Formats: sequence, C-alpha cells, structure tokens
Amino acid sequence: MTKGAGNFMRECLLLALRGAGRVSPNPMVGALLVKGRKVVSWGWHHEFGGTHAEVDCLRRAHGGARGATLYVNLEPCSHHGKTPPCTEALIEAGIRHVVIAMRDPNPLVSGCGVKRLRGAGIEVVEGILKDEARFLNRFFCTHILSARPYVHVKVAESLDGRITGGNSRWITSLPSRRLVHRWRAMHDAVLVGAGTVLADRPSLTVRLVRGRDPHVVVLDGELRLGAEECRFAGRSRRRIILCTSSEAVRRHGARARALARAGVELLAFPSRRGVLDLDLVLAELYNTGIGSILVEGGAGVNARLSEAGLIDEFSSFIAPAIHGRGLGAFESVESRSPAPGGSRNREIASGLHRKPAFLSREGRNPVSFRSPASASGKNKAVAMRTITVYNSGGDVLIRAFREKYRFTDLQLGS
Ligand code: AOF
Ligand code: ZN
Repeated sequence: MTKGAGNFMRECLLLALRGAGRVSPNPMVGALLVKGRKVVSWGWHHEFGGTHAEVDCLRRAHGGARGATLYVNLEPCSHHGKTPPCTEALIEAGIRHVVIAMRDPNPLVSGCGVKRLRGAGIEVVEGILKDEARFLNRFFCTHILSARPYVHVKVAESLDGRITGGNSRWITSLPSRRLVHRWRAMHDAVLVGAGTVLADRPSLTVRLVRGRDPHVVVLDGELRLGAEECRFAGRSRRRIILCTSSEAVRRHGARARALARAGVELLAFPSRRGVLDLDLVLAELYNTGIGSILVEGGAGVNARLSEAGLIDEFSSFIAPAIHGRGLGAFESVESRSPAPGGSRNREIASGLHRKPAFLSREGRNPVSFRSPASASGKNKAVAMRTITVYNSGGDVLIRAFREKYRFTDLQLGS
C-alpha cells in the first residue's frame, strides 16, 4: 500500500508549492488521487480563502474517485472554515485510502480529520515525507502555533563576518540575487530598519523571478522616515507598514499625518527610548495577516530579533572578501560587543563566521536556538530552526537544522 508512496507524496509537495506566495497565511497543500499505480487526478490550494487542495483534486476527478487513494501533504480538514470540511467531501466521493504527510497543527483540525476519516471506514496512513512537509509549511506552522509571523533573517557577509564596511552591493552574482528575489516572492513581507532605508533606499521588489512584490515593514522607533523615504514602488499592490513608537508619533505629528495620507500604515507601540518591543510588533503584524517576514536589513534589527529569540531561519551569503571593519550580522552600532549574558542566537550567529568549526564541533545539535516558546517546550513549530550558509554564487555550503531532518533531493523553499 505504501510502496512508492514517497514518490506520490513528493508530487503533492510540488503541487502544493504552486500556491507559494498566494495562500498565506494558510498552508500550501497539494493532493493526488491514485488508482492502482495510476494518477487519476491532482489538485492544490490555489489562493487564500479558495478551495482546498483535496476538493480541487476531487473536482478534477469528475466523479471517478470511488475506491481511489488520496495523497495529501496535510491532514484533511474536518471543520467549517471559509470552506466546508474536506473530510466530508472525501467520504462522499468514496475514497478508500488516505495517505497524509503530517497532521494539521491547526488546533481546530489536529487529529480530528484523521479520526473522522477512520470513523467512516477509510484507511489512513500518516507520516510519509513528514519532515519535508513540515519544512514546506514552516511559515504556516509558526503562524498558527505561535501567533506571530515566521522570521527569516538574510544577511550578506564577508569572510570575516562583516555585513558593512565594504561595498554594500557586493553580492553581485545573479543566481544569489535570484534566490533572494524568489524568497521575497514567497514571504508575505520584507522587513528593514529605518537606517537601512535611509542608507540604501532599497526597492525590495521581485524583478529577477516571476512573483508578486512582498509587503514592506519598516522598523522606525524614532519616526525618522518621511513619506518620501517610505515610497516603495512595486508592480503589485503592496502594503507599507511603518512600526514606530507612540512618543515619536506624538513628537512628529505632522510627519505621521503625512505618512498616513501617503497610504503608509502606521503602527505605534510603547517603547524604551525609541526601541520597540519586537514581540509586540510581531503580534500586531500577525493580527494584520502577515504570516512570514524576510528580514533584509540592519545589524541592529538582527541583533534585537536575535536577543528576543525570534529568529526561525537564518540565511547567510558569504562573499570572498575581507572587510576588516564594519558590523557583524548581529551587532548594532550601540552594542559593538556581544550583549551581556548574550543570547544563544547571538552566540550561534557570531560563531558561524568567527569560528567556522562551530557547526561541525556541535554537529549533533547544531542549531539550538532558544526562544520563549520553545524553551517552555510547548511549541514544536518554533523548534524548526534552520541555518543555511551560501556562497556568493547562491550554492548551499552548510544547512543545519535544529532537529535532524532527512532531506532528499527536494530543495523546498530554496
Ligand atoms: C487551506 N488549504 O488545501 C487545506 C487547508 O478557512 P479555511 O476554510 O480556508 O481553512 C483553513 C484551514 O484549513 C487551515 O488553517 C488548515 O488548518 C486547513 N487545511 N487549508 O487553506 C488547504 N487543506
Ligand atoms: Zn480542507
């Protein structure tokens, strides 16, 4: 029954990927109907709020699903959400077997879908390509379990671990820039600090691959940016969200009003001397529907995310250059030395470039990030921590996971 199941599930994952950048914050799901060894139908979740993959697949089967096996990378839903429960559609269509990769972390569904199907006499097999499926839907898992967006920090470093101090445009290789553009298209938003916007005026668009431009989130606790600096053109409609402090809004009322008139969404938070509480910022971004962010700017922003234990994924492009000066990836101008009692994230991040042996030395548990949620042991999704080091050509040099995942030739999300 499960012979060849991996191949069919791999197809599901690839079908699911067709929804990348369109279904967020919901999961990417693909489904395949198989009779004997023959694929009779396929489907995927096309867009947020739309038909679920299972039902899309049944529709394409034109009634020929009776007695078939359904492969799907996520447990079928059993709840009434924006669409009716998929379990009922599968039961009604006469599906005999269901093979799933992973249970749905959504508490409304988790375990209930499987129970409902088994209760109706359908044989359910679980766990085929589970690790790959969890990696594919890492944004969704974090979003639904931690009530915050998935945070992916991307940096470009010299061999001596500096992200500044050289030519800031030194990742010139087309493949690596393409990869970053693909990430931009997959994440809901790109996040940068105000300093990066002032220094680099980045466009943060997707130009080298097909895909939509991500929304832009700017952290600007002191409200240094005006409407002009917050103009981020794009081919698709993009939200510009500026996170600042309540005091700054009071102090620079006219600027805040001009930003709002220019269509910038202003979110004001309590702060300590202009430094925002990033837990609050992420919680609010979650509330406004942002499921994942790619952090693209500012050692200071990286440092604060790292100190708060909020980094899920860290990608570093290492260029063959020695800067000899400049900031490390997690070093803010204010704190040139590692934070007192520095966080584990910071140790790992600095260890990564200053002591390249770090990963091999502690290879058994290479990515042991600590975060409030994972420290309490409550949250499995937060434990899906990933570090990838690329060369400037965009080739993977090292990929380390907190848990040991079996990765095959499937390069999901890269
Ligand atoms: C999807 N697409 O293919 C599957 C999902 O609000 P709804 O009705 O779209 O339900 C969303 C939930 O349904 C989602 O959080 C997940 O738990 C479950 N499965 N969702 O968007 C799909 N199979
Ligand atoms: Zn469903």
